[in-house]
Amino acid sequence: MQNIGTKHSTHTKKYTITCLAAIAWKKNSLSLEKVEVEPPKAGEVRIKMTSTGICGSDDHTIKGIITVKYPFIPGHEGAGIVESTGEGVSSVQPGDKVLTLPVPQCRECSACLHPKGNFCEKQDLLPSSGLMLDGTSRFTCKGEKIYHCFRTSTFTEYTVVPEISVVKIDAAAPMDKICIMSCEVPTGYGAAVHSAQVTPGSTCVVFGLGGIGSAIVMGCKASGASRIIGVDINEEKFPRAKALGVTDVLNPSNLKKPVQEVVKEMTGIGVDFAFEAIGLTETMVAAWDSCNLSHGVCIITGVSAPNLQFSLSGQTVFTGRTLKGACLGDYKTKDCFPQLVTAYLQNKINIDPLITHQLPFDQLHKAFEVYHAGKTIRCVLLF
Ligand code: COD
Ligand code: ZN
Repeated sequence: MQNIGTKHSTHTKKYTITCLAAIAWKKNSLSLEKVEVEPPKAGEVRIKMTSTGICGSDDHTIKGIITVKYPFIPGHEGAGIVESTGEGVSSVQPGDKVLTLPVPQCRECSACLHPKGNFCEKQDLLPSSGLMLDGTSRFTCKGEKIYHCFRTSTFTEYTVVPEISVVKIDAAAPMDKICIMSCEVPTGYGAAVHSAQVTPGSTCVVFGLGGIGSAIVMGCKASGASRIIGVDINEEKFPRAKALGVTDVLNPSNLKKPVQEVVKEMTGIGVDFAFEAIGLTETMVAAWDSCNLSHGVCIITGVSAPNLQFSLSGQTVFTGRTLKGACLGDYKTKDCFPQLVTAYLQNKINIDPLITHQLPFDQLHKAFEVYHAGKTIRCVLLF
């Protein structure tokens, strides 16, 4: 007789997969290696990656500006297809298109339970243990344990992530592009439209016109900002920034006075909204100083090197401005990222101009060369 009892499949495939992955063995050294990827344990998901972006934060982790454990597999901005799931996983199943979440959403911690919080206490970004939630790793190479990065590690053909760090997206999503919905778009576009809530007719300044800064510009433009000042030391970034909506550009290296003085002169008293998308304390202070004294809002999306501090004149705080950090656009990741994907599929957000380069995964070194040469907004690696 056929068993129609309560036992159900867990989709667990109990075998290790050997595949190609990028390993940072120590600071500033990245190599492609054959890696063993263990099957997912309970509450985990193994993903076959389809695309991953090269974000400034990946460069930060490889250089050790964001503290990580070596050797590790970098990468956090990823899209892929679920290969198998561990026991108890219910929100995704094999074959689902998914995004990796650099910050998870556990739905249980104080951040997740707060209506505005998104920096889930189960995150592994600041600080980074490099391990799964049970304190172990799913990667080995040449007999050595390899650490995870942000519990996402997307620079690999297969990765294992906690269920809270992955979300199912629309089956129609184009997998060669959609990976940027897992960091660049929410971090940048979200900082403008959701964290700052840029208002129509407002003035904005964006420090850094890389991937995140460009997505911020897109969000300011979509919100109806009348003036968007773009600041970057690399003038090669200016033409694309202008195409996205930047109205004025400034290269601080060519100015005779501090950039914040120039921004204040250009706008009378300072901008309504300032954004920092570089990760340097000097540019965080410059963004703050560029804001309108009474109602200016300064949003910091970058992370500086550990232990660096910045100081603000006490009097510039008293006048009423707001300083706010924003990780991933303050979006609750598991709830909101699929909605961003759907908005793209409905032509409400056009993310295509944010991707300037696409290369096969095994050309990772070339991709980093183009990134370091300052040629990219986003380079996406395809598997
Ligand atoms: N003044 C002006 N522009 C500068 C300066 C400077 N002193 N130094 C660098 N720049 C420009 C560069 O020319 C470049 O155009 C831009 O700043 C940086 O862009 P990218 O493309 O290198 O980096 P992004 O945009 O992908 O990432 C920027 C972040 C600020 C997000 C990142 O570097 C960071 O700080 N990450 C940590 C935050 C984090 O982890 N967020 C959540 C997951 S990513
Ligand atoms: Zn990122």
